[in-house]
Amino acid sequence: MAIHEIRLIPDPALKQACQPVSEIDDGILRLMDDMLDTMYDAPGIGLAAPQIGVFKRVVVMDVAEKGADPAPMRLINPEILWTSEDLVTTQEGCLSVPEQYADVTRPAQVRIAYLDETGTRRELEGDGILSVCIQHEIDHLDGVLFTDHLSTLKRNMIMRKVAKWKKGRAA
Ligand code: GNR
Ligand code: NI
Repeated sequence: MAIHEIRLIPDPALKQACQPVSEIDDGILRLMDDMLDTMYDAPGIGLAAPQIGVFKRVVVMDVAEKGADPAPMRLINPEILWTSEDLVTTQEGCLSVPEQYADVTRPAQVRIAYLDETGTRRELEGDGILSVCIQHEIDHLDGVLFTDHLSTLKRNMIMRKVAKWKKGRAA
């Protein structure tokens, strides 16, 4: 069990595109366990490897309802296969953008392919928070944050608020 430090904006790690995983070895399994520990500790419903400074296409999520049994998901090399034409607007947050929330509009449904922890290719289709979280996490693997979907004005406002938050935390 290892909890890693989560990178916060404007850390350049969050703007970097990540490389596909070529072999699922003990290091990748350990990385996903550490990411789940870090995500649950935060707490959050998803975490992408670059948020802890690892530039690999690895995501963990748990979108189970509060009070339900934990449902950890480990997604390696996730790829979007299809998105719906209909859109949905959801209030998003991000562990790398502490305490800031904003409405983001995205496709309502998504279908993805990914490798599970045994290297088996799987497909997953969903809507609701599952769909939003998958899209948010795959964005991270391409160096994209939810704030990149906002107007420059809103993004700059959030940047300033996070800078202020960091000062408050340091003091
Ligand atoms: O914990 C998280 N909650 C959340 C809420 C709405 C939309 C997306 C998310 S993902 C976020 C965790 C995170 O930053 N993952 O990258
Ligand atoms: Ni995020």
